[in-house]
Amino acid sequence: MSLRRILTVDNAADMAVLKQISTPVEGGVTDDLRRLMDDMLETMYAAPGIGLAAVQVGEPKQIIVMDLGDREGAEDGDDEGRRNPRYLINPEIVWSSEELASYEEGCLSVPEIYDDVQRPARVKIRYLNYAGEAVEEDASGLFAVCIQHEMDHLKGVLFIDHLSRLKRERAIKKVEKAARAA
Ligand code: K1U
Ligand code: ZN
Repeated sequence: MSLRRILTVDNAADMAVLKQISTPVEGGVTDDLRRLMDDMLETMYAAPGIGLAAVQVGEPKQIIVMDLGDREGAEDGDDEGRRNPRYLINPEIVWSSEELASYEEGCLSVPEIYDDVQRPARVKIRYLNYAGEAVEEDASGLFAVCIQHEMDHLKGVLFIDHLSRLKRERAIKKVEKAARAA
């Protein structure tokens, strides 16, 4: 397994990739894809983060990894350090609740920026897992937040795109300034 570089919004070339629409995985879950997912999970743990879309490591494919640890379904995060990795290939949201919930989101591609985003409180999702099996699952709490955030990445949408233009531009400037200082 190896660590991949996470693309960030302060870099114009990275931003162009982050804005791409990810393509569905065709022909099943191969060993090459499993290697990519293993690398993504290791990269996500090292960051650290709770989710990562393949496009964030420069691979615009419909693949997400996630590990909420013990935060499953929780309204706010209180990590107890247990691992519960998830691998989602070609994920689809097949139902969304009308009820909305707000959560202060972050993103490894927009480091050190956090802001409230409102999304459907509950969703039903369908995806292929690491073994290539079809799974249907109900998501609520942080799981619902994270899956919707990661599925936005597959459409080239960042959480800051849900904010006002002023807040989005300020966020990007802040990341650029931090990158120059580093
Ligand atoms: O960049 C990403 O897509 C990952 C992102 C996922 C996410 C976080 C919060 C709300 C929605 C989606 C992150 O993991 S940001 C880092 C983070 O939230 C975190 C890091 C360590 C411990 C706990 C949380
Ligand atoms: Zn993100």
